[in-house]
Amino acid sequence: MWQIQNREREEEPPHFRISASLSSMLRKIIHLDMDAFYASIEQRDNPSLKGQPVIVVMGLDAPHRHGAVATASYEARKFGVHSAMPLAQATRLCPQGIFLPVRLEYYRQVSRQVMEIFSQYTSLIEPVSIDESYLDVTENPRDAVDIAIAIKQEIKSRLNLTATAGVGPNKFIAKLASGMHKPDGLTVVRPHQVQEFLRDLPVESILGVGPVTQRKLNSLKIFTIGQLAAFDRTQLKERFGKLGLQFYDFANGIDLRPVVPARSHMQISRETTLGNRTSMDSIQQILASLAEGIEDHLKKEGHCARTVTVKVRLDNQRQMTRSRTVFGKLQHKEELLKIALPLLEKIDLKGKKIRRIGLSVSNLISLKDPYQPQLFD
Ligand code: TTP
Ligand code: CA
Repeated sequence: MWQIQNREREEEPPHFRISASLSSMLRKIIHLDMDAFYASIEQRDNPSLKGQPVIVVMGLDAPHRHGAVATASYEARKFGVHSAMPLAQATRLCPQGIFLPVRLEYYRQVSRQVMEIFSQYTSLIEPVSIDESYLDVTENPRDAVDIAIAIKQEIKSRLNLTATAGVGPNKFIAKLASGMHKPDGLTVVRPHQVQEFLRDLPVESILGVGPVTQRKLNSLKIFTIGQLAAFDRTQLKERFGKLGLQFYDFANGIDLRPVVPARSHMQISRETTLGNRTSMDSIQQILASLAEGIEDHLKKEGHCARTVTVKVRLDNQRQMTRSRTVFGKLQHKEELLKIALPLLEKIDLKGKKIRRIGLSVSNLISLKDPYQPQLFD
């Protein structure tokens, strides 16, 4: 039985309501994390290891027992064994442990099988590690919780493994949610539950709040995320810089980071060299023709992009780039230019000449994926 943490309310109190502008940023994000990944695979493949304290070790055969624990089954964790622990210490804590070597290439194969399951539900999959991914299922007409349940079931029936899922309106919330109930958990945080969900969590649960920042926040009498959310934003900026604003947004349940699919390393680019007397007007026209070339290429490949990058090389050979990633999907020249032109304006060109200009798009999404075509009907 999964622990479904779904604190649905009959009636939302007014202070839990999310403003209209904020609700437009809400997405359906699922964070999935496989349980005791390496150890679970070993237990699955060798049923005599089921229920046993399995400890998978990196460098098991290293001289002087210099290996380190990659992961431990939940049975072994009861003895205090955990990832990154020296092998010698793990042996002392759990002498009855079953110590196995890491089989990385095989675990990678299993990881790819897990990804295949995800890809039936969305093309926006961002793998964070070998066993952890974010899925943006906003465009999938099914309810995000149904999708999370279906994925968990499929991982169980097809791969005989378990995963823990968190469902939320953004990456920050989905990740925190998946950490709530492990193993085999499912925690759902609906948009109107965000504030309540975050309120009593310790500030150190926020991504980027390490021990030093935690001490500084504690000295300001900020111990919980609720207290951080209510703190003065300007003061946070003064004390922690840009990071302070990021903490403030997270504490208020706001996270605009898009889910960046693995294929984002692919890019389509066009560039050209400019003449000595090219005016700003003609630079804009050149950018438009580069955008046109990119649009043709995207259409031919059946792709859309989410990131636009403008690159300029100056007469002193210095190169500068400016990028922007959007939630939507870009393909048409006009859409690309709407982003590219303000990016160009951001580059300080005072007293300098542009020698070469380039436009590129990345973070590509295939329109051939099951949930994409209908968007463009
Ligand atoms: P994790 O997801 O951190 O751990 P896990 O899947 O074993 O357990 P949990 O149920 O708590 O999620 O890491 C995934 C895999 O990455 C893990 O099985 C082994 C490997 N790993 C290492 O090799 N070294 C490390 O220090 C960590 C943290 C993980
Ligand atoms: Ca894991």
